[in-house]
Amino acid sequence: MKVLFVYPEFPETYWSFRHALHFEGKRSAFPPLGLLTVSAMLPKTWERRLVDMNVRRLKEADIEWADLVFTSAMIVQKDSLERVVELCKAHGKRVVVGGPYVSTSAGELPEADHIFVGEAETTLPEFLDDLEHGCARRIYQAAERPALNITPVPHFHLAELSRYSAMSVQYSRGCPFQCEFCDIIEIYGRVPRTKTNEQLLAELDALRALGWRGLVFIVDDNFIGNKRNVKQLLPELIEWTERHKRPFSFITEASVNLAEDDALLEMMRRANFRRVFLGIETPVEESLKEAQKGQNTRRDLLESVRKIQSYGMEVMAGFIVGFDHDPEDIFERQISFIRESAIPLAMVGLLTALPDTQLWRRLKREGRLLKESTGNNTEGSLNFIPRMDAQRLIEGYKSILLTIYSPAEYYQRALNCLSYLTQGPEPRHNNLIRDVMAFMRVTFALGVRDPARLEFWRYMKRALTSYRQNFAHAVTLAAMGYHFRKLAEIYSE
Ligand code: B12
Ligand code: SF4
Repeated sequence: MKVLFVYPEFPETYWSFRHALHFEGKRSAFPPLGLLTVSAMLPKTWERRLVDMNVRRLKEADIEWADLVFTSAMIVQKDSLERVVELCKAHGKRVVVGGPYVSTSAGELPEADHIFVGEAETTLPEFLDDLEHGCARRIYQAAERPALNITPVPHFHLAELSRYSAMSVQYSRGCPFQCEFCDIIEIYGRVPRTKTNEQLLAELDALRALGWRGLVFIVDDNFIGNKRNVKQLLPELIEWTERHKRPFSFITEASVNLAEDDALLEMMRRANFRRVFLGIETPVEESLKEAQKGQNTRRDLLESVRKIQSYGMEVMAGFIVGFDHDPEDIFERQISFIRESAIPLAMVGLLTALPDTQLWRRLKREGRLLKESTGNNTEGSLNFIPRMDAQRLIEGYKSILLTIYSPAEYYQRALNCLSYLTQGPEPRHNNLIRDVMAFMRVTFALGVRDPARLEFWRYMKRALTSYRQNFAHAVTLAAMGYHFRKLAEIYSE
């Protein structure tokens, strides 16, 4: 059997990092971990190919080659997914789809032959058995959320590693909290399930054996969702990291209560965690309560960010406007929080009702839903009727983006952030030529062609004089800021 894995294209969004990736000579930020994991669950003897359409074109010859096509998507990839399914069907191929989009909107893909709703660890073996006996069903719905100790090491070797800026591994799924807008808890549940320490280290071994060095994203919904297990993992991860001379810098997502646990923070620092993405959402307590985000109301958010930064980890964070309780001055309050917290990469979005979330259900009851979400909460469009005047909300939202990503604001935030990064430089593993090329591309784009070049050079001078040891990181931040600014400009047109 020949299986073609196809990962549909992402549109240009904040998370695509498209305007920053080309400086590095990369095509995409992360490989499609869902498909790499599914591949490892298929019979060893099957032949496999991966086409991640974010790094290379899907050719007719790829489709012709295959007996079976497996594809996966998030909502934002919906249009591309539909085209892939159509194209493969036109070539007479049997198409299997799964992943978060179809798990939340299963009824919407009439063309696909087999649809996997939920995680595939238990349903895929059933499908393989049915396929062998000629009775494969159309829908496979996981009866319960599987334990992760049966998840195999993903087939990282299928991905063209050099085309990505980071690799991903997953340690846990699910989150114990109950934020109203969140679809994670609907898809992956509120009881965080983890892999064993051996499994995670085996995945890191596999990446290391493939020659990967540099950034590894632990793509957990909330890395500290199961604190007890994570505290048992970290000592082994530290030992692994030290034994292998720090081949990876880690980045992950965590809830803000990370800030209250110094022991955990210290272990993360020692394991070489360099960036943590937090769901801060809003500094407005009433809005946090409305969002059922109690874990953020119980502590001073600014202090929490400072605490995490004091362990040398850059804080990235998500912010949302559009809650019913947002006051008139919400836009200014978000801007000053982002400024004071020195979070360079602030992902600000409009509140979005994702399918099958508590928010979706409430807005439906209240007759306020307008349409299905595109999945991209940063493009400045609403899929529900907000309490605040919609036009004012969208204008205010755009004003946040244009302010926080204006060159002067952004570079200042990046410098403030660098002042907290006390971990010393991230180990550099790229080859020198690639580093130099990346640096030249950044300086040409931002220091020569960009109208904000004066701010750029001022920033570079300060970075070089005050934060020399983290200079490479300063250059990365400049490139990322450029991506965010470009998108802010596009979205604000
Ligand atoms: C890493 C990640 C990203 C990475 C992208 C990684 C990549 N290239 O794939 C980045 C940071 C870029 C990203 C961005 C976004 N993301 Co994202 N992301 C994740 C995250 C945290 C992990 C994904 C992952 O690797 N999972 C690990 C694999 C093993 O899990 P899995 O994909 O679910 O696969 C399992 C099953 O679903 C199934 N399966 C999956 N595919 C297939 C296919 C077949 C054929 C079969 C049989 C089975 C199957 O089998 C696997 C094993 O059980 C998930 C949350 C999560 N827990 O998955 C959110 C998540 C997928 N992202 C989401 C969203 C909304 C976004 C954004 C739109 C955010 C935004 N606000 O702009 C952007 C859009 C991307 C873009 N470029 O524009 C939503 C998707 C919601 C939905 N219903 O579609 C999720 C679920 C979380 C969330 N609520 O934010 N994301
Ligand atoms: S903390 Fe994050 S992952 Fe957990 S429920 Fe809230 S939004 Fe979802």
